[in-house]
Amino acid sequence: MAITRIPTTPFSDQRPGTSGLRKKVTIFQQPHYVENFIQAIFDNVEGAEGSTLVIGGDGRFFNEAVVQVALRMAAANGFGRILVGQRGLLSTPAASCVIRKYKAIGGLVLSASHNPGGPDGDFGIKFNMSHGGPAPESFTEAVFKRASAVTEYRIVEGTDIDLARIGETRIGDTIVQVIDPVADYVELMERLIDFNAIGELFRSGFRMRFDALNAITGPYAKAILEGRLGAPVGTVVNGEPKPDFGGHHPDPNPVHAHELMALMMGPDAPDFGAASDGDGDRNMIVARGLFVTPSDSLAILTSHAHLAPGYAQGLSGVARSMPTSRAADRVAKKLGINFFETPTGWKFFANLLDAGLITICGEESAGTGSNHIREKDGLWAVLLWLNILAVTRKPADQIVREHWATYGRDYYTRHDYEELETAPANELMDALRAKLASLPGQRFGELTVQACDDFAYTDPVDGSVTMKQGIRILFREDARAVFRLSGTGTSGATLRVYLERFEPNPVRHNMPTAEVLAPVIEAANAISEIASRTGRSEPSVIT
Ligand code: VG1
Ligand code: CO
Repeated sequence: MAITRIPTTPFSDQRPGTSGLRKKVTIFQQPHYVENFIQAIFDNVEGAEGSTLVIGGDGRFFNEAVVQVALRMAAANGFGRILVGQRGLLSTPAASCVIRKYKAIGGLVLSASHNPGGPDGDFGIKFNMSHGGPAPESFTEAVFKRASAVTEYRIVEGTDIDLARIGETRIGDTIVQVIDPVADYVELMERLIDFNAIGELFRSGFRMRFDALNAITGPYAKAILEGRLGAPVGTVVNGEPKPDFGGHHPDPNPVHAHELMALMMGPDAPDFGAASDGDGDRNMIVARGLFVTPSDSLAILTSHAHLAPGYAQGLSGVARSMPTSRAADRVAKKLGINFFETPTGWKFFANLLDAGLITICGEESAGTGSNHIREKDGLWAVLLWLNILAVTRKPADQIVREHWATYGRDYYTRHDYEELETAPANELMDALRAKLASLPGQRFGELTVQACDDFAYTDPVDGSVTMKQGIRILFREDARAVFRLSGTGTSGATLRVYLERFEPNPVRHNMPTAEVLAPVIEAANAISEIASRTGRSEPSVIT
């Protein structure tokens, strides 16, 4: 096998963020850009020689071209076997599942997740470790360092591999195995979720809509919901993955999945609505007439998971990212199980899952998952919900209302200020940090600051410390505001402001969220001086 060593010059901007390297497609299209980054990853994989590697992506524009390059570079870097999804496709959870099942050394996951696709959209590359989860910061920092100094990459020149046909072929000594991207995932779900109970539910006339937003979950959702569980054909809408997601923003929230929201809030709403994102790891849950916040969903899944076969023995613990509401904390306390608060991004859950300290985890950004893989898993969350609905035979909105009645309600919203200029956004965060010491005791409108800090996390398993993970401001009135800058955006800076308020009294559980949170929003804006520092009077997106 002829390995070609191509001389290259490094790029200075290849530092992975919250979830891998994400940039505009046009940045990735620069000569050697993809190759440099992949070489930097491979240079950090210990024991690559002869091992198994998984490659797949969410099918967005540029996916297949990068898969072809990655295959020939993996062969040149000595991997023994490469498992690649048919047509280069693998949802993020399916990639995690396949890495674990076939004991791969890791995987290249090509995705920019919820970011828009197409030639003018975004692309991304992420490396997942042998446990199936995103690489920890120690690894991604080493990749960045390597990418900043790389002088050559290795590749086997040749023609493209036929990715349409399932089966084995070779690049030199390396076996390339094109696999069904759906089958292993379906088999895993079948072991965790009571397919019979859900099948029975659909036979009883239960109806749902799953909006795949023209992204990767379409084939998975069709195979499971319509193929295995007997949901009527047409249950899955926008089920064809498209390279540009049909021009849509594949982010499952009430703003971007507005068609689903309109249906679920209208007179013809089916019993249940759900959606997933570009790479299939996020989930949106909508009851008839009621959007379920991801934070509430995590808490509800935690309290009901034992109804599914995969969790019948109970949970060891639950973790949530810091900006996620505190609803899950109360469930953990009641169940007497472990509870952890981690920085944003799935990579922080992996150690806790590996150590058996938690079984379930989630984020306010519509990510929920469990110890079955090491990524968040959109369809899994939907199936677990269906399992709960099938066993309890209660409408989804009733489950939510009963949850609030038992635990209290966390009113929650997130304000995103997108495409800010980087300098003022950083200055805003610096100014907040500088203020922290003086805030406690100060009053902003109706609210008084009780405590505040810049969140730092010490991993309980390996002791690693991650600093500056977001400013938390806790108010005496049991409200909270959190500020952080996004690590997945691709142009300028995105400021996320997370706002919540706890309401224990059931009499006040049916208020409009915006009304309940108005004083928190006012206080948060005053403290952070958003309008004067960014020139924006309104957020770009409210979810
Ligand atoms: C966002 C979310 C975070 C999530 C990450 C990756 O990160 O806030 O919760 O883990 O996206 O999700 P950030 O740094 O932009 O806030 V996915 O579905 O885009 O891989
Ligand atoms: Co995603």
